[in-house]
Amino acid sequence: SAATSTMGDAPDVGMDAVQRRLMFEDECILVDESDNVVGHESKYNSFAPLSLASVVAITDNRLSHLWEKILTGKMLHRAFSVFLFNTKYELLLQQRSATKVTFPLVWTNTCCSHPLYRESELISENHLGVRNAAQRKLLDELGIPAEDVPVDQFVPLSRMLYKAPSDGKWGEHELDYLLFIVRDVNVHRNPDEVAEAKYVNRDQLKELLRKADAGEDGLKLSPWFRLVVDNFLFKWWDHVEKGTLKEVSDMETIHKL
Ligand code: DMA
Ligand code: MN
Repeated sequence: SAATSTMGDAPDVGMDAVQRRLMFEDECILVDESDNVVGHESKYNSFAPLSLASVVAITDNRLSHLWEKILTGKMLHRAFSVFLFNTKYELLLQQRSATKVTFPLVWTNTCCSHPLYRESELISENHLGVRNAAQRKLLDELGIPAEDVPVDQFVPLSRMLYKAPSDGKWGEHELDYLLFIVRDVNVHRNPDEVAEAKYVNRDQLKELLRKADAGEDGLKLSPWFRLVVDNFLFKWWDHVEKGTLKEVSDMETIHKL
């Protein structure tokens, strides 16, 4: 494994090769609450499993592993959430695979990840770095070819800052760019990342929300998707249909949710 521990389980125990690569090799962009870049860290160090945190704190003092550190905001990192609509104005949702370390089997928006600490994904002009990352991950998670999602077609709508525990062990503390795109695309789901993918119209999404609230069919929604649904989505969906998304884009505000 890429990380070592002298006590208990190795930190990557139970992770498959794909998730290990995402956890240890890729570096997230650390930001402050105003979205200024302040550093970089592996996804693993940015997320911190609680059970391991106490071990790490004792054995090698890498305090950055601590979930408490996440809670105090020291490991805030940049993320993005893509909402892709087809030209019937249906939204593509995915169910995360069972092997995802954070939020397995949870239903969520089209695609999420982190822009990486590399030149092409740090470009701040027109949020090009985040657009490049979104294009990369739509291919990686859903097999959507880059030419189906040209970077200039993403409409960045807003940024939100949120914290959410996953299963008590892992959590998110992110500054999340919300990117919308309206395109008909070819989808070839990557089973390492995505268990299921499907388009929903508004009524179908409302039925999913109802089921999740009622705990029916074991259906769970991701906390960040839920925040976007509750605060923005249906209002923005009107603008998707009218072709007026750019009018509601506000990249000045960072919503603290
Ligand atoms: C993290 O996405 C980003 C958000 C907005 C939750 P993820 O856990 O799917 O990241 P990755 O695809 O890199 O594993
Ligand atoms: Mn993802």
